[in-house]
Amino acid sequence: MGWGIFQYNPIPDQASAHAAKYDALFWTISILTVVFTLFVVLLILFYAIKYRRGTKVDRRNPMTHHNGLEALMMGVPLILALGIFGWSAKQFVEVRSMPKDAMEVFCIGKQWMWHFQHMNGIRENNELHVPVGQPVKLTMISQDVIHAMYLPEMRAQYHVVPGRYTELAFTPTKPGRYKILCAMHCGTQHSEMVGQLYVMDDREWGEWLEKGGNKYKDKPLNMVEAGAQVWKDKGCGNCHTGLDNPRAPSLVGILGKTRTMTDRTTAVADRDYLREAIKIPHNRITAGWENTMPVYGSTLTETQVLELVEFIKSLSVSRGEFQRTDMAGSTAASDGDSTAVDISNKGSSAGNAQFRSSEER
Ligand code: HEC
Ligand SMILES: [Cu+2]
Repeated sequence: MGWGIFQYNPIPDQASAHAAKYDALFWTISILTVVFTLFVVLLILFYAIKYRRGTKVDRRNPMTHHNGLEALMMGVPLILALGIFGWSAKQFVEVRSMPKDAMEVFCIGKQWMWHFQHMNGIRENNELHVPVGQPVKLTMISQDVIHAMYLPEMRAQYHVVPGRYTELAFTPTKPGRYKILCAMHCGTQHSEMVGQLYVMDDREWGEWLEKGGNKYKDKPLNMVEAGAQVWKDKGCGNCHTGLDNPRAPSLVGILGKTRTMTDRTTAVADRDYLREAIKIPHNRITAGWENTMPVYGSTLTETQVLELVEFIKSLSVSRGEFQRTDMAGSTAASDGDSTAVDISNKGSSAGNAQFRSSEER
């Protein structure tokens, strides 16, 4: 696959649904550029030679104006440029629209590695395994500086920035091993921020999943379970219960809801909103509550925030109980204290004691 010592193929494989379309546009623009450049250069050379000093050519009545020629010289490039604009705008919209049925994988960029986190809990460093033919959506964030996820064979690239989630989607069409690169100069070891993308057929993918990604003997906790663990460790349930209460608002079904802040602005509770609400709660205070939520800031890793959000997404209030939708009665929900929540606030004194201690911590 590489080109000798460069280990780099300037014309990478076409291994995603978008690749051939991208290449058609790329080569059209490249060829047009070359054709027009050559045309102008050759004309310059031709006339420079023809009219050089001392040649015997007819220099009477030089032409000063030619409407037809002018219209041609503006019209042809205009039509070509608008055509390319329309064509590339269509591709841009296609590439930036996230497919609804995509398999979501989380990606955290850090100096200098790529960390991937699958929904089922499998973690990977500098390696990403995906099944062939299935749209994949990477939800990405950086832990430090600006990086850029670049998958040349997928013709996919997007910035990975600190403090905000970005997304990148691609549909691999050909099993194989491909490159993961960082396309943003991000420090001294930027060039070593590389990895491998493994696109697997159904059988290989099944085996890989079965073995928990080969690297773990036991099945790892999935995102929701891991989130429940963080929720418990950090004592979120000391304040947040199934229903709004004086200590904190309920987080059941919060994703996608419109929240009103104390300054009467509103915000849609998307992933970015939840991340900010958890890491830097004092930035915006939800109307109806005080600024009493502890600042979790750097005590939570980006992975833990992603896990918490998956856990929050899974919360529901059913039959008056505050439970996980997917695994009611299992460890996370049933072990009494912080996760199973006291909606009636019967134990509010105990709750407050916990609440104080978690704040002092
Ligand atoms: C000391 C009580 C307390 C604890 C502990 C606490 N919160 Fe909060 N939380 C609040 C309060 C009060 C608000 C509303 C005021 C605000 O926006 O900061 C809030 C708001 C939020 C919001 C925004 C909700 C909305 O209505 O828009 C999220 C999300 C959230 N908390 C998540 C968490 C998570 C996750 C944890 C554990 C890591 C946690 N909280 C721990 C008290 C708490
Ligand atoms: Cu980087």
